[in-house]
Amino acid sequence: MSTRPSQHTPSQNAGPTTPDVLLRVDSLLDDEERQIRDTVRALVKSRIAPDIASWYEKGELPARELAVELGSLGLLGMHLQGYGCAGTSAVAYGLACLELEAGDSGIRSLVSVQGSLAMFALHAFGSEEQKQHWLPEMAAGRKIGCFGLTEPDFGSDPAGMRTRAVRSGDDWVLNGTKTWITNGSVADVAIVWARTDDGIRGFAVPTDTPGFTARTITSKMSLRASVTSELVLDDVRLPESARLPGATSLRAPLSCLNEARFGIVFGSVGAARDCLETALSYAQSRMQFDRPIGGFQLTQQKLADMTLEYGKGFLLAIHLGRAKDGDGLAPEQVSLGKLNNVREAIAIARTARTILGASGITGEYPVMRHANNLESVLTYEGTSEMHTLVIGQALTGTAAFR
Ligand code: TGC
Ligand code: FAD
Repeated sequence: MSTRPSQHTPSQNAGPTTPDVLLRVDSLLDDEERQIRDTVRALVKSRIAPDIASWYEKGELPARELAVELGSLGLLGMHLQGYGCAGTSAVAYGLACLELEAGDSGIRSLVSVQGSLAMFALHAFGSEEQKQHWLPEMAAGRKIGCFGLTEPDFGSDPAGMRTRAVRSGDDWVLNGTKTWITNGSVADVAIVWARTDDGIRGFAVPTDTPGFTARTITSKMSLRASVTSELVLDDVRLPESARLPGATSLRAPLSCLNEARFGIVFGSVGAARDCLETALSYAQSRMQFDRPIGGFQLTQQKLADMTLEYGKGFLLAIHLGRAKDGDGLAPEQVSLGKLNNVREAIAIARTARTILGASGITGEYPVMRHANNLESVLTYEGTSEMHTLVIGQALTGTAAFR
């Protein structure tokens, strides 16, 4: 076997390389996957990177405009089949999430909630009429969806939800409050999970229905370039045709979470990569004691350790993606990826911040923004503690949640 250095096998003497070349990332992907990745990377570079620091600082996001642009590239509900969706592989979807989150977790959130939560719920549990009505418009980004599971008193334990749907003649009447809902104030349709006499059910609620209000949650120190809202349902009257007929228990919303959690397995690796690349570039140009700080052993140890964890996270994401495209993933396997990759991405962001010194706390560099965003990512879609317990349950057979 040849040991000749090639484009994919950097020699120690060949000058600085990049983490992706060192890890031979390209060799893990096929042509189509590399093409999708490069397309999304280019979009992030041209459309997100120039403005994200300012959006973040102002706490705003042009969600409607961006949704149409993301939709035109086929990124909304991209792994779903039919109804205007691109029908890509899970790996391709994951790579898109990775590139979007290298831009900002808030952009990946917009796409996750639209495609993996709201559209997936309609696709998996909706009637044919609901799918025809909502999905093509949502795939194009002309209609935005949100997903209301969490309530003020029930976050990790959604089984306790108080939002109620009660029969009134042929209609349903919904009352309750959902909180921390991504896309809530910009949504055209809210997928709302509510308790009925027969168990938990899902409803596609047009947000112009009388009695529905959405209030934007401000004062966030994390995910500032993302719309987060409280939804209030005050005697919201809906026809039976708004109920998702295939959703008959808590299993339905939890199934949707698997999809969005999978996107985070990849997405968090993107945030980590952006922090690592930023730190590497900074370390090569920042001079102290008459030399680049990248020349000091302590800095090199940080860069090497970050590269290892980034590489392991990428490999885990690809492994889980290939399994999802093969015979499928169990929820606890998604938990392995979400727990590890978000935890390591935060560690990488914090280490990268130390390499940037004082500059690391500014909006001029993306590192502190990613670190702050990842605090939300650690909590939403199941906290790190919940995923630890899911893995613990799988290993021991004993559920330790209650
Ligand atoms: P448990 O009794 O274990 O389960 C109830 C039923 O659901 C089934 N199930 C699942 N099915 C599919 N996928 C999963 N991940 C599932 N987990 C459980 C289970 O088999 C059972 O089915 P059946 O037919 O026997 O009834 O339920 P539990 O009440 O004990 O709770 C288990 C626990 C703690 C794991 C679950 O409640 C949980 O995952 N909690 C975390 C809540 C969470 O992640 N919320 C996320 C809200 S959405 C969000 O954060 C969006 S952020 C998006 C963004 O901006 O990017
Ligand atoms: P809690 O459940 O109150 O947990 C607080 C702490 O207690 C955590 O550390 C938790 O792990 C720990 N804990 C709880 N129970 C246990 C236990 N049994 N054992 C050990 N530790 C435990 N929700 C939606 O439905 N839709 C959305 O679109 C959405 N978007 C979000 C966007 C953002 C920016 C954020 C921050 C959240 C969003 N969420 C959304 C809500 C998110 O899913 C919840 O915040 C999350 O599930 C945790 O719930 P909680 O915040 O109420 O925390």
